[in-house]
Amino acid sequence: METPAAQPKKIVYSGIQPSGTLTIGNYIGALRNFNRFPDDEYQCLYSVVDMHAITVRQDAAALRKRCLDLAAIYIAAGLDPKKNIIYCQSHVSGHAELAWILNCFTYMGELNRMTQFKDKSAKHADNINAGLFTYPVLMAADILLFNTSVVPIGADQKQHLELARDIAQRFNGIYGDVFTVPEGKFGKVGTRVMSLQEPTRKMSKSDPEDTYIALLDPPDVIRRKIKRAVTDSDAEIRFDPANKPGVSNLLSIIAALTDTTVEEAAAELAGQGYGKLKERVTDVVISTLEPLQAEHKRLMADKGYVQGILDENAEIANHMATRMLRKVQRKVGFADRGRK
Ligand code: ATP
Ligand code: LTN
Repeated sequence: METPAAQPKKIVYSGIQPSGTLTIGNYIGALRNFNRFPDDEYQCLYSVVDMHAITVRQDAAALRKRCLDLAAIYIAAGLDPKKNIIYCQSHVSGHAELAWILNCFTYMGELNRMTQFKDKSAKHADNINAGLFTYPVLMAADILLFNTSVVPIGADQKQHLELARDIAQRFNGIYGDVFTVPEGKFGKVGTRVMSLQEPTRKMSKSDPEDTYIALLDPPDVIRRKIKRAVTDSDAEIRFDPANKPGVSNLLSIIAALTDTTVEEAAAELAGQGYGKLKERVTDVVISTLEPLQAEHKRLMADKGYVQGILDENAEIANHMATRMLRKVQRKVGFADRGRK
């Protein structure tokens, strides 16, 4: 009897912008879920999406530094660089090339509906550039370029993922089965970690310092920020996001980081004051981040090693991307390249 051919591995793809210091929101909503794919079944690619980051004005030297730093964070968070393809988006020109083609298959009306565009235009009223508007098309290109099946992301990216799926289906409808239609993968809790100061808004790394916990914040800073987190004026510890957004946010952070449910986290603290709740969040956050911070420090003392990983993986990702790009270029009717 013939042995069945090995199934090709499914592709997992995600990216994070090097637009600031990563927050506990990025960690809980995205990064923490990146290493949950067994490597005998999945090939994972994780990119530092520097091309997305320049949709908002950046200081060049700081951005360059943050790219390497984010790659080190990926590794420090437990992603084995031998098994995961960790690379910089700008090192693979196929992203921009596919994005151009996909721009021609995306409608203005679709992009006009994107809530992230609306939020960011309001935040950066002096720089509402075309890149900010077509940002989701570049994200669709990132994903579709690699035949991705699964995209681990936070809830705020759901709308962008839906658009990527629509673009893939539209393109496939015209040219046949070219792209795999990707699925989003969201955590059970903490898919939307809220700001510590305004718990009805998403925690965001480009907001003021006291609204977020950065992954590299030292313990005393974490303690201080959580102590000042906004709660409410009654004293009951209960998960109720509509009426108690601050307390519910803290419970979600505990639940996500201890792999429990919000109800279990609330039950454990029932009858205690907000001081105790904050103490518990502080302990959980610090003990989660300590090993990551130590490993990050070690890696940043050897920048050559991290740079070497990015260089090696850029080559691998370029190779994978070119295969898909050539197929798409052929489908849409671009000129033949001749064969040498
Ligand atoms: P920026 O403030 O620069 O827009 P951001 O902090 O929103 O950035 P991104 O780089 O856009 O972060 O997001 C990286 C990943 O982290 C995405 O998958 C996103 O869904 C997730 N993420 C970001 N913020 C949160 C949050 N507050 N809660 C849960 N997941 C989040
Ligand atoms: N748009 C995402 C970052 C991002 C991404 C991607 C996520 C860019 N390309 C591809 C998943 C897959 C964000 O702002 N969080």
